[in-house]
Amino acid sequence: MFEKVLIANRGEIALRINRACKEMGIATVAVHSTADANAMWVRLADESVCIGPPPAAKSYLHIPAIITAAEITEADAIHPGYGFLSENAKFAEIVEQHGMTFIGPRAEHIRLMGDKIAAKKAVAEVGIPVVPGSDGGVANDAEARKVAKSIGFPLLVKAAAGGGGRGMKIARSAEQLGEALSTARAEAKAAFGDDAVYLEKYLERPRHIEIQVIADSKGHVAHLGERDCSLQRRHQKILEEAPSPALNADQRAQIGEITAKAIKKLGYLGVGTVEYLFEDGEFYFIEMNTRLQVEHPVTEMVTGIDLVREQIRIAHGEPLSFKQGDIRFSGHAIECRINAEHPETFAPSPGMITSFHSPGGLGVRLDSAIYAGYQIPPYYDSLIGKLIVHGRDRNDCMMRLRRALDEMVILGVDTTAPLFLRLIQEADVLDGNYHIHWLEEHLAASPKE
Ligand code: MV4
Repeated sequence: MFEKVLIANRGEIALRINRACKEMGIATVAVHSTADANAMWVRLADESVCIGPPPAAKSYLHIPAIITAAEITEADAIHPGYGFLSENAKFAEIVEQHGMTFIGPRAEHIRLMGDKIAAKKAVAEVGIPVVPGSDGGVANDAEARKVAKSIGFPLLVKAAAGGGGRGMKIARSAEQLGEALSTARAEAKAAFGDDAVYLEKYLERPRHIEIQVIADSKGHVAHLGERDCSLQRRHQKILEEAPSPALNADQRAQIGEITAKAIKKLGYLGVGTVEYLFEDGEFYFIEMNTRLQVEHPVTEMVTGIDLVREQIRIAHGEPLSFKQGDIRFSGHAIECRINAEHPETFAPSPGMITSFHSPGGLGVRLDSAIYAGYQIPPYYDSLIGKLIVHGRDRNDCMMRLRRALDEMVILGVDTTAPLFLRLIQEADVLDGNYHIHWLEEHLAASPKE
């Protein structure tokens, strides 16, 4: 096994990776910006290296500084976490060129899934259902009109280099198509330096359901079921759960098997997530994430499998420690993202945490690097923790969530915790009756009390 792993990330996920390494007997190196010198994951790692000033471009995204930190500490491997360099194919290649292991998929798969047109084509070829739309990119208005003729309106214009919702435009009629194309193209050019776009039938009220997959270097592949991530705001997930309240056992088994088979055919390595929209009983691929995801604990709670441990084992060439048939799905899990934001306006709220009490007890997990006296820096994402609860069924899970939220104390900054206390009183949430626009529509309908 690796002797030493460098963790190229910050916050709760750096701590999460540190925990997996410690349990595997692997020494750890934390890297941090000057703003994070006193952080908990830095203290808990065996060694730490300051890699630059607060702006991420000069620290957590600064490849030469991270490679240098790994070289001087003699790390064998680098875990990129999520965000930052985790889906940077060039970084994965550079790590390998320096004789270290990138704990993640092969660079070719990161690159493939980063190009949304190429990704859609590749997954369709291995049997994954995709949204009806243009066959590849659309070069001009005439081509777009042809697609509209065959699949009708509403249509969605998407950027090939997009993802996470950037550079999308809806066209509800032939009149709107020309403008949707030109604005999507201009926005894509400005945001990604690539104006390639493609067209899809626009799904009005789908759910966002994603399948966790895992593949080792021996050709073993498994899926770990789904997560329903439909409760989101501005493309930021707010609450995730497994299993999805919208699926029956047949639908679940079918999409899991289709996805695992496809991943095997692609020759994928490591953990990944295939994201689908689900509407009227049908799944439609939207993208594949080639990294560990924020919401991975939901899957860990219902399967008992440590995804970070498996990731590290796979990167070292070990086989999966289980087979598909060994996985026992048990109960229900819900994750609430605790952001340092106002619970109604979502305005970021960096600053000092003056008081902190962690909830606990059976079925309660808090993944967070905060502590009383911790200063949340203003430079990074506002996620300060994830509260994950597990119960025998969805109702137990909801009751436990309420109890855990009541126990949790975070003072000194605003957090999104009160939002969840409101959400679990909503009939639609309690019934699992929601879609990707539910939260935004609901927040617009019932603003501040
Ligand atoms: C869609 C869609 C409706 N129809 N594609 C947004 C992010 C990007 N990854 C894909 N997205 C969407 N693609 C078709 N054909 C609606 C969305 C979408 C969305 C998807 C997942 C989670 C939240 C979302 C919020 C708004 C729009």
